Order: sequence, then structure tokens, then C-alpha cells
Amino acid sequence: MKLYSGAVSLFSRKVEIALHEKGLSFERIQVPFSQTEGYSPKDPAVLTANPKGQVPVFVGDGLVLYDSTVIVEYLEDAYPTPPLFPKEPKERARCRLLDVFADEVMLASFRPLMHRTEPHEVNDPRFLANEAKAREAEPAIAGHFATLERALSDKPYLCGTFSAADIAAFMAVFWVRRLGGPSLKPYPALAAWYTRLAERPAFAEVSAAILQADREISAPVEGAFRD
Ligand SMILES: N[C@@H](CCC(=O)N[C@@H](CS)C(=O)NCC(=O)O)C(=O)O
Repeated sequence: MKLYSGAVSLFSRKVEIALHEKGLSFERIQVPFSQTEGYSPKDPAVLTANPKGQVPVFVGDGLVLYDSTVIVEYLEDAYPTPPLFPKEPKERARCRLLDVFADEVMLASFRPLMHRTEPHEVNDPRFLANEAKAREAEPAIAGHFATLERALSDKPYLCGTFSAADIAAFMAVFWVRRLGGPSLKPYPALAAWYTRLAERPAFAEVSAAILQADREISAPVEGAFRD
């Protein structure tokens, strides 16, 4: 199996965690990325495999797949043990919805924080204008943290037992923390869940790789990973 992945690509790293959790070995192919040029130049294999030209791209078992959720769902069908989704159809659907919530709804709320890893001068007017938008985004992000807090108030994982929804939501929360977003302090169940996941070997390995990549290619972010 091969995975075309980006060093600081949330969706690629989400698939990497799923592969590790499933105990599947894979070759990781890193595509070019820089904080100034983005994903450029695009890897020809990615352009051929994905009409959107995005990573992750999975190549294996005679298949070429793109989209992190489609890839994780394939891994679940082809390699059901250990499971990453509940078996019962309604529980499974709720779990898939939480994956979409993290990937699409949460992502939209913290997108305005993403400029923070780009190189900038302290008083760069463009950076300051982006910062104003980032501050406006904080209440929506905090609102999503409150939603996750409620979901975790009576269970250790979002779908009861550990699942793909936890991977997707962890990535969203990790990204907010990496980008200096709201603290987890007001959300004790969410903070405990985050710590529980961060200690799993798959999460620890992938988180460490992202932090290493940030040290190499990203601007330091004020308030990143604060309490
Ligand atoms: N919904 C897709 C989103 C993939 C995505 O946004 N990939 C980003 C990196 S995290 C990318 O390749 N961006 C480059 C581009 O859009 O040109 C998924 O879940 O895989």
C-alpha cells in the first residue's frame, strides 16, 4: 500500500492514523508543500489519481482512491479488525456524520486561523487583517468544542467505543490547537478525550511527525497548544 501524503495535511495525516490503528504497513510518499507556495508543484501521480489534485491518495489492493473518508471506509470494509465503525446501521450512520462534522463543519470554522503558519512580519498589514478574521472565527470554534463536550459527557469516545469519528475530530481539535485557537480548559470531557487519544501510539506517532514538519517548514504560532 502507498499513501501520497502532505507533511502538514490534516486529511492525509487522518488516513495515516487509521492505517496505523488497523496495523497496516504502508509506504508514505510525501508530496511537495511549502508555506509560501502551498501544494506546488503537484505530484503527477496525485494529478492522475485525483481530479481535485489533492492528497491523500491511496494506492493499493489494485485500487486508487482519493478522499480521506472514502479511503478510511475502504480500509474498514477490507480490513474490518480492529473496527473503526460501529456495526449497527444507525450507530454507524451517526458515526459517519460525526466524521463529516469534523472534516467539513469544524474545518470551515478554523480555516481563518490557517494563515498563522505562513511566514510574516509582526506588523504585516495583511497578517493583521487576517488576524481580525481569525478572532471573529473563535466563537464558532468554541461552539464546536461545546458540541463535542456534550457528546463526550456520558461516554469515553464519540461513538461509544473508539472509532473513525474520534480520528477525524481529534485532527480538527489538534489543528485548532496547532493554530493557537481556543483553549480546551473550559471543556473537561473534551480535554480528557483529547489526552486519551493523544496517548495512543498511532496518534502519538503522527502528531509528532506533524510537529516535526512544523519545526522545519512553518512559522511559529503564538498560543499554539496552550492549556
Ligand atoms: N475532502 C478531502 C480534502 C483533501 C484536501 O483538502 N487536501 C488538501 C491537503 S489537506 C490538498 O491536497 N490541498 C491542495 C489543493 O487543494 O490544491 C479529503 O478528505 O481527502
